[in-house]
Amino acid sequence: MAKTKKVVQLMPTDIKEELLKKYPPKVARKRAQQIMINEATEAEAPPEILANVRTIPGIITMRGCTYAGCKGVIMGPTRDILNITHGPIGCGFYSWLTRRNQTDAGTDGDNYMPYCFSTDMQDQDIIFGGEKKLAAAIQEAYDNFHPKGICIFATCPVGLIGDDIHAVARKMKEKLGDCNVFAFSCEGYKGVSQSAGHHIANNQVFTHLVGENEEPKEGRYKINLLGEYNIGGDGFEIDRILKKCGITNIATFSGNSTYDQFASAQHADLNCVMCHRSINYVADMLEIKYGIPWVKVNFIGAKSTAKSLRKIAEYFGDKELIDRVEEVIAEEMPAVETVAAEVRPHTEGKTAMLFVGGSRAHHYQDLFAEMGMKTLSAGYEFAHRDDYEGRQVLPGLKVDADSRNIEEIEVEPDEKLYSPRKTDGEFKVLEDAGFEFKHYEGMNAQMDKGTLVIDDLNQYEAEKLVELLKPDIFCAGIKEKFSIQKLGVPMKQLHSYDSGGPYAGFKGAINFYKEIDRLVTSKVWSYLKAPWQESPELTATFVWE
Ligand code: CFM
Repeated sequence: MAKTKKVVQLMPTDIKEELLKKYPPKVARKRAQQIMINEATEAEAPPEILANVRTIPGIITMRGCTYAGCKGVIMGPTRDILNITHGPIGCGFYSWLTRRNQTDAGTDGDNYMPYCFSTDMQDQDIIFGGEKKLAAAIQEAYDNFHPKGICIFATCPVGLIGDDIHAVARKMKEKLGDCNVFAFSCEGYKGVSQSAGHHIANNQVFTHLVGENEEPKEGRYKINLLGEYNIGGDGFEIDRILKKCGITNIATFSGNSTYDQFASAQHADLNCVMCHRSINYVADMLEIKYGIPWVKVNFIGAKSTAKSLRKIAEYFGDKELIDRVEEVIAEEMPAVETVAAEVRPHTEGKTAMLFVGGSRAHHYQDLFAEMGMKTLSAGYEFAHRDDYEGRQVLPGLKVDADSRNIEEIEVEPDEKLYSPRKTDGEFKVLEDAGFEFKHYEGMNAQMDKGTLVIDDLNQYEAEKLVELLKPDIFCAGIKEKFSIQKLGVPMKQLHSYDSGGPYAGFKGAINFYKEIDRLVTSKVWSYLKAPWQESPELTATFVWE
């Protein structure tokens, strides 16, 4: 690799300029609004970042599609709902168990996650319509498995030819009688990224599933965990901790979840939101319809885990729970601190870059900080401005044609089931003491002044950034992994965790410290030399020449 300057020698403005230099003027102007030099910590009116807009054609984005956000992200981790992809086989195949969302298969045998169900659309279905094939697929799936629920996911061609998947779902639900069939208009092109798919999934799951099970649920402190997907077993670790504290997790949306969890979510007394981007719509709808308030939590990082547990305990305000949470933290932290002390001499002062979908680029900065590592640059693939700048920007967000494409559903307080979980007075006492409901301050506020916040980073900019700033570790996904390693920098996948995890909670923090220690102290990638780096004048001819 060519000799590169260290961060200290380059001003953030120089880096931004370098990133933009290669682009034609119009592209550079747009990208300039998505590359922000962070001033959130000091400036009175922090600069705005452009987010949730279309990627410029020709740029190799890290993003995924709307179908991926709906089927893969939100609905994929539920083991006893049978998911049928209505489309060509590739869409079903590539969303089949690639996300490492784990499940506890349970004892009832209802676990469809190892299967890939698709209508396998062919040319003739595109020409003559695929509705009959879809109805037959639903029937076949039902006959074989008798699931409680079947979900149908539209792929791009379905929207283009106009198959009415909702009508098919309604008809089949009626015909089958004991199976909840519903569909998602989550064609890949529907939004600018997978973020649109989250919204579509939130709407449908809320409309067709939440609230179905009216049987009360046992538990003194009942919560839902929203936006936790059990990647690499994160959800198992969080559940272990919650259980140890005596907190009942009614439903996780949607890691290691079941049909019944969604159906019973209205019984919780507090919603804890992990991934704000993917699930804030459900949090708001649960509040409006049932009166369940929500708070932002983060179980990535041992200190953040402790803070989140204390927040939950403070909300319930019961001394027994507050004491128990302190006991659990005191029990769990020594092991975490031992490993942190072991790795710190190797990790202290090292640098990281994080470019992940919509919340991990923020959450994982806590883990790095616990190891004494600095985040030089971070960004989301598809998050919105509120995930960067905080929810206070929400009222001023521009609604463009792409966002208008996604249905906003009207939710009203349920006549029978709406009940505020606390009195106005009780809420006020909490708020006066600094307790924040419905609050997310976003990523920028936590990042140092002068760091680079970049939305929808692309292949070219990723390589350029690494070349210029030479971080000790770069975190992103599989598409970036090998190109970064070829630049001599260790790369950690924060979507799938490579083959590691869990990284959430206390045990997860220990795993992460060890893994990052191993990666940043290894020199192996810096020894790699591509042939053109050693002999840049290498030439070749065609064999027939
Ligand atoms: Fe939320 Fe996620 Fe993320 Fe996300 Fe995702 Fe994911 Fe992600 Mo990959 S729901 S926004 S759509 S935390 S699959 S579990 S890792 S991009 S940062």
